[in-house]
Amino acid sequence: MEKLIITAAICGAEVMKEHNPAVPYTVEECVREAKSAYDAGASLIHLHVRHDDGTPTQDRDRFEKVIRAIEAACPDVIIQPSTGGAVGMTNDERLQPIELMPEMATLDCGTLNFGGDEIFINTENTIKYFGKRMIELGIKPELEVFDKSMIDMALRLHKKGFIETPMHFDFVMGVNGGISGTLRDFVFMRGSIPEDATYTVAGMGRFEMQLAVAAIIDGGHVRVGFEDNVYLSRGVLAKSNGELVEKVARLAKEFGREIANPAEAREILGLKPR
Ligand code: KMH
Ligand code: ZN
Repeated sequence: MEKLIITAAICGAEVMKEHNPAVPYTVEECVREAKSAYDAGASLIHLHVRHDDGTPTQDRDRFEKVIRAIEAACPDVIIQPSTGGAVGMTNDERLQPIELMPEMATLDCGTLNFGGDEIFINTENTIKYFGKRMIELGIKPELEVFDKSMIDMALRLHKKGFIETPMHFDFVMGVNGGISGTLRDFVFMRGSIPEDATYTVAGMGRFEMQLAVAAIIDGGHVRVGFEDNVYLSRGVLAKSNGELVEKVARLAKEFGREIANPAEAREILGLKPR
């Protein structure tokens, strides 16, 4: 079986220090959290950035500062900026970090109710616009799919030339408004992607570790981190993103799955050398 890529989604745009005091806002805190994850076996960092007061931003300069600082602390790690940003941002605001020419970036494949009264908007034209820019810049998209319909959208837009193969999906499961985090739905999602595609799974909250185990056994890849879940186990806050990565690495070991280093992750994902 392929080695396991562990992604750490260290920050997100919604989770705050009120949820877990270790949620990073400043550049230094982002580096601390990325390094804890990297040291525990993460080869990929999914990155949102904040102002020092915790407000989410897609500002190019803020991304540049955080990315360069993480690169200095975590040699060779793959950094994947978010182009989802936070609900309510414009397309061009969201796209700013791809000007920094990262190897990867997220590409959200549909609109959904997002945790109650908010709507995370990704119309077909938005997805086409983001997909085309990423092809032009040679950036591999991680296709964020919050429901099965978003896989279908990605496949349609591949046929129209907006997304290249082999595709790499992130099944984001358990968001209030998206597909549930049950095993039944996981099997449905992973059975709906092309043979040559790769996937990682990001389970929200209590689904995080259950779905991690499912992907470890299935030959998929795993995303954990404060963006999706702040607990190490029921009622116990994780002290760092590294603790969550460490738990996945431990589980993988139990099931005989080796962990990919960044070079191996690049190979598996077919990333273009920069
Ligand atoms: N913060 C969510 C509204 C992504 O990173 O591409 C969108 C999100 C997806 O987190
Ligand atoms: Zn994100």
